[in-house]
Amino acid sequence: MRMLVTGGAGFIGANFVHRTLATRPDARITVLDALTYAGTRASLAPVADRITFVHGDICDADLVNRLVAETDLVVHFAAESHNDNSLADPWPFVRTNVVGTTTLLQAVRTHDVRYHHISTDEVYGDLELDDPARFTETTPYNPSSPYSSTKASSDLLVRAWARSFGIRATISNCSNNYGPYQHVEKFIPRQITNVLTGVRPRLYGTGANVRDWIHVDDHNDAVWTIVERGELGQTYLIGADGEANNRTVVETILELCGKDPNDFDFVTDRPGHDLRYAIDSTRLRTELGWTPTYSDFRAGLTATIDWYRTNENWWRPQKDATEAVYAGTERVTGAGSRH
Ligand code: NAD
Ligand code: TDX
Repeated sequence: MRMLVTGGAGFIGANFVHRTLATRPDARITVLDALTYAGTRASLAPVADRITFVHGDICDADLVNRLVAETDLVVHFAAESHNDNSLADPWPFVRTNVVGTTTLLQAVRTHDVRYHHISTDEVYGDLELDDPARFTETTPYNPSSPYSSTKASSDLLVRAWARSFGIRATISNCSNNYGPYQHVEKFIPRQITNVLTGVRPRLYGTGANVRDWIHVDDHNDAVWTIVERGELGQTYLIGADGEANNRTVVETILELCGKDPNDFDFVTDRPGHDLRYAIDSTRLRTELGWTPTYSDFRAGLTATIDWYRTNENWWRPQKDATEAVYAGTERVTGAGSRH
């Protein structure tokens, strides 16, 4: 099968390329990636001779049209993906996530190519900490940040193109991913690389916010399940029952690195910070038979810490610039302590 993977030099896209080549050696993969600050060819170096890499922008209609004409499947990962950046400057988010997705949709419509759209649970807004409810495919959209509202917009565009133009599309909305090749701006790699460089991890607000963690390989296996067995026009939620509050995650990282679990700081909160995400993935499990393989978050985190420990040459070039951005807005408000 010929496939076009957008955003394949980013975190989840690169892992998708590695996973696909490991499990489907016949796949013919073209990666289209603009190599923004979040993308690097280093993430594809181990498979560079097995893929075609195109350095380009998903908003470039001529380029997108040419690449889509030559493929059987598009898996669309490319996005501006970081909430904090979207608060500082929303425009790249509107451009890539909304205009870029529309550019792809027009091309798959023209060439009648199967399309899978990667999205996030953040389109549903947030849940109360003490609410037993979880997001399902019928939860109303209620995004909070510029990032999540542009992702919600892109999902709605896919639904409209499926209904009005009959494009062969599926959508998945996944919870927070962790694993190798994740940019150090994101929570888990930021704290791991802080600890590895002797800097105290930093928790926004009180650290009580809850995220529903899934290993990136489980996400990507679910994407393949939906591509191969999903019903066209449908949405599937992907999650692995991995709810944990941010403080617990930081304490676990410190402990797994052999440090005092109280050795962290609290910093100013993210404006509009979503309290809790939680996915009910019953539909994907019962209708399509997917199950996650990383059932033990602690074990997955241990493997991820090992990866960052042994791949400093991959993350080092990002670290100082990332921390310089955070230093512009972040203020320490307190220190961790024993309870
Ligand atoms: P990432 O920021 O690590 O990677 C994004 C990639 O897209 C980068 O390689 C970047 O260079 C590329 N890109 C950005 N703008 C582009 C453009 N205009 N044209 C071509 N390429 C461009 O993001 P990620 O964490 O790997 O997320 C991938 C997708 O998964 C996104 O759609 C995101 O919304 C979604 N998602 C992420 C998570 C998560 O926890 N990270 C969870 C659910 C869904
Ligand atoms: O230094 C930090 N300290 C901290 O407490 C950072 C970077 C984050 N946080 C908190 C904010 C969140 O509650 O950790 C949690 C996770 O933060 P992020 O890694 O920024 O992820 P989040 O905002 O939850 O969004 C992620 O999951 C959904 C991805 O970045 C999105 O692309 C995806 O759609």
